[in-house]
Amino acid sequence: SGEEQPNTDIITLTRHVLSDQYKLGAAASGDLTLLLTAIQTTSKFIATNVRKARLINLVGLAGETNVQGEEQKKLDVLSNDIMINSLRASGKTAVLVSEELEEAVVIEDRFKGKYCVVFDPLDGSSNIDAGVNIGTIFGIYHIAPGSDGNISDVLRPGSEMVAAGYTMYGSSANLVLSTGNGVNGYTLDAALGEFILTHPNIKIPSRGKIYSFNEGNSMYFHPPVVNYLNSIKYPPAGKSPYSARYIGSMVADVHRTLLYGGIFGYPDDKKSKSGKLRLLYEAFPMAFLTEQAGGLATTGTKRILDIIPTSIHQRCPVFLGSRDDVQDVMRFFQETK
Ligand code: AHM
Ligand code: MG
Repeated sequence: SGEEQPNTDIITLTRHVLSDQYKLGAAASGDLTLLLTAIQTTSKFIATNVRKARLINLVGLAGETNVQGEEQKKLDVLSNDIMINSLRASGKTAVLVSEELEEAVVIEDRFKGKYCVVFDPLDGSSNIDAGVNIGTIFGIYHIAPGSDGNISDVLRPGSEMVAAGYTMYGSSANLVLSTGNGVNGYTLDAALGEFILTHPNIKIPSRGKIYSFNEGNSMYFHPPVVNYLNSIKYPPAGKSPYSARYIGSMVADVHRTLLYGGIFGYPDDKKSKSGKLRLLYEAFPMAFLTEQAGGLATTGTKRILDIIPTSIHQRCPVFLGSRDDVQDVMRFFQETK
């Protein structure tokens, strides 16, 4: 009783990843750990900028439009630059794909390494000015055997990623990561400047009670989605309807889904023929994490991680979360033709 003793054996992200890599024995060179160190640094840097944004006038438009013709926010541009610079300088990357850049960046020989990183530097930009949670999403491929590191190394199914994760900038910065051996969550200890293991071995409940869709698009939704949503809003007698939670920030909506269970969806519809979310740096990393946490991720008819990308900015419909909930949606796609 009395005063709480300080924990003298904290597990940092680097320590945790290193111990995972040691288990792989000779196969691990330490390069992935170093790459992840670079990514952690970018997340800390972006986190401090997100926090300061309102004070130093980073909020608002940067006067540019990005590849998709959307207005770029100053923070998006800044976060992109932070990541490109750090990942290049790490010496561990060969190809970088960013939501903010039309073309993939092929790293010059001097800095070239064996990993490719696909990322959305600051996702959920519509939420920035309101101070709502936003985040960075990333996926990592190892270049294919014999490849010199070119665009073909990122036009591969998500199942071939060696790691994926996101950092959520909220009341604290949370980095959630999988290197293919489960999912772990780390919280930034601002005083130490380290991500500390706070959510070991995250597992999604097999069924949830929450659905997370932008139902403002209902009039465009296809019948399987409409029918599925009706089934959870008007359940048979004796069962409770699901609760709705939609932040409009994929990182925050997926984070809640991983921890509480339920389903997150951004379907294709009559207006958005392939949905809204980007396959490479939004759908793939989140699908990878969801499956690693014991959940499922589908387009409705196909496993997301099996898709072979044909272009770096392509979109894809997404339903992910608790296994039973996602299977319910898939059933509606099979039944409603
Ligand atoms: P962004 O990359 O322009 O920020 O768009 C992606 C975001 C996701 O974070 C979120 O899931 C989705 O867009 C929300 O879209 P909507 O506002 O149409 O509901
Ligand atoms: Mg995005």
